[in-house]
Amino acid sequence: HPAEADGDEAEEFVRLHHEEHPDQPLPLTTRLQQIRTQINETGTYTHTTDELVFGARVAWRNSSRCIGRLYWKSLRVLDRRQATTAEDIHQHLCDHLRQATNGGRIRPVISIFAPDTPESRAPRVWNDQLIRYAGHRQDNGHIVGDPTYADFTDTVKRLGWQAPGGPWDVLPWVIETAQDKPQLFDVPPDLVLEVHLTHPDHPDFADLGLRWHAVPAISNMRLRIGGINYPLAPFNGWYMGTEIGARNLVDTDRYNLLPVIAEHLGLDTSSDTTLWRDRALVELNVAVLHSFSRAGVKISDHHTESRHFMTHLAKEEKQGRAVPADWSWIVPPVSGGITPVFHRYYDQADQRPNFYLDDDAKA
Ligand code: HEM
Ligand code: NRG
Repeated sequence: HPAEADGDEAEEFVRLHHEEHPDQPLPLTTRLQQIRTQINETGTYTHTTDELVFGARVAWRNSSRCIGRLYWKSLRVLDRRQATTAEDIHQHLCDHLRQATNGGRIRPVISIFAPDTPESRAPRVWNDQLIRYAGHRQDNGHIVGDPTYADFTDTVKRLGWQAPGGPWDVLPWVIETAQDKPQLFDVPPDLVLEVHLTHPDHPDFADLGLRWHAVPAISNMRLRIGGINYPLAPFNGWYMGTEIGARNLVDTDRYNLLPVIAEHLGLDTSSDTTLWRDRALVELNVAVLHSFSRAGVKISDHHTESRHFMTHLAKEEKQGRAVPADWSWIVPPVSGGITPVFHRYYDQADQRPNFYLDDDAKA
């Protein structure tokens, strides 16, 4: 993607900003003139704090794969555009986790670092989330930990990471800046809140030794506001239980735990027809929601989150705004048909500002 700002997209964004927030210090035409001059002279322009905050919130509002958008206006935006060294960035990422975790009362937060410009390449973090568990390859081909991260784990080991080698090792951050080679930083353990899984009706469930981290914080999506790209803009909300209980711990290329749980529950696994996978899946999801609430860590279930999304649709429609949504991501991976989000179709527009994965190769 280009380092030059797109002037048409800048104009479209500033118009939207003024439409939704008419009480601005500068008249629209003045701000548009400023931006055009800045782009002509430097190839880019600088967002005001107000534009940055609005842009990030609208990027969330436009994230068609996200069911959690009802609270888009409450996103806490940390302006970190001044941070340049890997040490500075590390400190700000730590601060992000602290503010986001908030002792379990999780707050939606985004930290926005410097954008790409013709002058300088923006900093990046190689991790796809701020907190993820390593996947260690064994000699026998088996992977201890999260298999999705086996390649990334190899990479950070080559960069010098001393890995403990267990199934729940939090991966270090790889921070890359224009001035420096990629640098490794351990995530301070006191900033990583985790929940050990227990089951309300099966006291022995805890013996399985399962856990998950409290905060999902995506760090590999590029934030694009008004024609400017912010490659490092990690954001988080809280978990919907199914992300952990129906995917991370369950997918056959992730922790693949259904056979283990079924055996623990004493289910008849001799045939698909006994629905042992489905029964194990429901009990695991019960355990996730139960354990997080008991630990005082914010999480929501897929029924509540689906209902909130329907409220969001209605509120946005009342404002005259379309809500782009991707059915295959919005519908939860368990009990789809008994949630209201299943029973309709959605607009599929790419509205900006938004978040992009760079493999998508969009603008
Ligand atoms: C995706 C829930 C906050 C942006 C998702 C997904 C869920 C979800 C369930 C689908 C994930 C998957 O299937 O892997 C929530 C909840 C939140 C929340 C419960 C609580 C507040 C946020 C925030 C942002 C955001 C604060 C950005 C500021 C996104 C984006 C995706 C997404 C961009 C798509 C990710 C991708 O393409 O891999 N969200 N979300 N969400 N969410 Fe949210
Ligand atoms: N499924 C991923 C996280 C994706 C985004 N989900 C959120 N986002 N809840 C996982 O780690 O399981 N958020 O910003 O809250």
